[in-house]
Amino acid sequence: MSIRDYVREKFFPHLWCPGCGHGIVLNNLLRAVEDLSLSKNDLVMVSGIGCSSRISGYVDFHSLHTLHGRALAFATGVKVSKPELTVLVPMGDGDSLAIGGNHFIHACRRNIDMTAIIMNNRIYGMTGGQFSPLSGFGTMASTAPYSNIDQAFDVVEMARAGGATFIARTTTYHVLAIQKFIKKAIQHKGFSVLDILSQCPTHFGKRNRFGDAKDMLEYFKKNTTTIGSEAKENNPELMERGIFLEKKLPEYCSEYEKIVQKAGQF
Ligand SMILES: Cc1ncc(C[n+]2csc(CCOP(=O)(O)OP(=O)(O)O)c2C)c(N)n1
Ligand code: SF4
Repeated sequence: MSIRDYVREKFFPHLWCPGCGHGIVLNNLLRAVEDLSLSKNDLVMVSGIGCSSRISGYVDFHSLHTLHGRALAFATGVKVSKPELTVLVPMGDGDSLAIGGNHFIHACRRNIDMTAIIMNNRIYGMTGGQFSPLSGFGTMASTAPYSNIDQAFDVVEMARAGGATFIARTTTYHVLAIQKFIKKAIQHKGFSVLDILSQCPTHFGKRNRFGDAKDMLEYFKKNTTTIGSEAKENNPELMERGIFLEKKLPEYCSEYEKIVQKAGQF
């Protein structure tokens, strides 16, 4: 299989703006899947609504393009009914942590074997730049023209508190890490969360004077560092990248199967 075999070419050109980070996520997700030699027939992508969620249209896997905020709920249904499938759930930061926040923490808690990919551009891209729970204090948004006074969630801490068993963060600047973490997340048996900082030059970039897509990628490079690095000690403001957690816990579908067997004995 070549990488093109995983693409649904009839839906191209894609709808993302020039310089949008979501295409970088798509590119590296396809490379990760190709590297693992996964069969298209064993892959399911479930997404909600948003610029990020459009990614499910561009992959030639089984795909469900569902409701804003509800991707994890649909994905849970798919996985429980067909546990042998690999389930990927790309979501925007609004999709996953605003309207979908409740689904997110409970998916973490259940440790169901799927990969949640948060394409985190810190804004509602599709609907015109409203602030999200990841925009952060002091940012500008169409719904915060005088600056946002809401504090942001830390996705890593949120996922950890919820009970996710694989948690990693990287950015669209660090493309090889995207591939590596997606591969590891797919291979992990449990609920995996990837926080991928992605640029929205059209709304977040413009309103917050970040410059163009290239400047935003430079920002990711300059303002992040690997977990536990010396740079972090010298500059605590830097955001850490890497694998924060990888642990084993009973997986939901396996435990569910045991319950089905037990119930069958009576
Ligand atoms: C129930 C519901 N509420 C609101 C919307 C409108 N809506 C569509 S996408 C979106 C937010 C998209 O932002 P995000 O999830 O961060 O993804 P992005 O577009 O930035 O990739 C909203 C509010 C909707 N489609 N359905
Ligand atoms: S609005 Fe933002 S997130 Fe949406 S396609 Fe354009 S750059 Fe990407």
